[in-house]
Amino acid sequence: MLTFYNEHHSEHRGRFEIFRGQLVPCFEKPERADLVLKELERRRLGRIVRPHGVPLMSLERVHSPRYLHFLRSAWSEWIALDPANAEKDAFPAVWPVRTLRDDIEPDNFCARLGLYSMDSGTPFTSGTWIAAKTGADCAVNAAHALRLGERASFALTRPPGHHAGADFFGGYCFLNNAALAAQHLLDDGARRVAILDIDYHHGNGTQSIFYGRNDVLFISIHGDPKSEYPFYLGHADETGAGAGLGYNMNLPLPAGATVAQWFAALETACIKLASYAPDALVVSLGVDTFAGDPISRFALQGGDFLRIGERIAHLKLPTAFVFEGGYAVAEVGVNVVNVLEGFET
Ligand code: SP5
Ligand code: ZN
Repeated sequence: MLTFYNEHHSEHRGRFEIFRGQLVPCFEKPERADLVLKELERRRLGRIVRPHGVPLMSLERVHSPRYLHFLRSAWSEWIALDPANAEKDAFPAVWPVRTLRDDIEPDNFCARLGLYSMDSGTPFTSGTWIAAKTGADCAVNAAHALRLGERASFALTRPPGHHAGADFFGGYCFLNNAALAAQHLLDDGARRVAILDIDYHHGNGTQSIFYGRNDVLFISIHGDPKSEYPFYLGHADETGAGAGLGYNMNLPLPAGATVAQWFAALETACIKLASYAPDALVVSLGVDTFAGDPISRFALQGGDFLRIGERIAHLKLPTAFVFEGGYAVAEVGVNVVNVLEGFET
């Protein structure tokens, strides 16, 4: 397993997120990736390297130019509003919902913050752009490693990516690392790619990016959006549109689902993946399915993550893993590395 580690991840360090009218400490914190790195080193799971920087043009294969421009300039615009803002994270407070226009980009920074976001749980900080960009580098490098003949690679980065769409951030995510990896595989000559998203939350950003396409199969196992974030996408009847019809599969499970139910869904996903027979697989690897996760409601135990890796390995596909969620900080390293080790053995 070749790991690309984002040395800049801790520059994205949100202070608080807004939850039920209160500022609460961020669940998505730097210690998460630090502990995965530590466990990866402890168990000697292969080389850990820095990514090469990729051109912004590679990001434009997935994200809109105006959204990328916004992300790059957001922090300087935020502190230009008031120098005291340097000590505060930026949060959106207004959104263009139904009947409001999202085709005209406002001059007002706070209005643009809302235009390019989906929730108020995702602080934008001084180091968000550098951390997200270097994370995207990791994902594209991990994809490229497969093209160079690696059997498996891992993008060890945060902030995560799968909630970010072509032109919005949210759910702790800014750049869609898994989508960037899949798109790079195609741009480098792969004909068909699949993304398996096993984070507790539906990967709404990834789904939306590929929804009309048949060159990327997206499959997600997640908490039912009727009760779980991101709420407004991830239902079983979302099967793709136009040329993409049949290339999107959602496997929502009720909050509180058993381990057996979860593995039955994984089996369904793997059967579909085998019949699609992609040239490569990208795994959105969230471990917030763990029983002890503070914001999620599935029941997986540490050892179950080994079995996940084993089942994915059985597909015999070149596979790039991309780190997503998982907020039980004390166990996040063991759970992630269990998946990777299960894959390798
Ligand atoms: C990548 C990823 O896993 N994103 C998850 C985004 C979840 N955002 C909503 C968080 C709601 C926090 N709920 C706190 C419950 C405390 N009991
Ligand atoms: Zn998640």
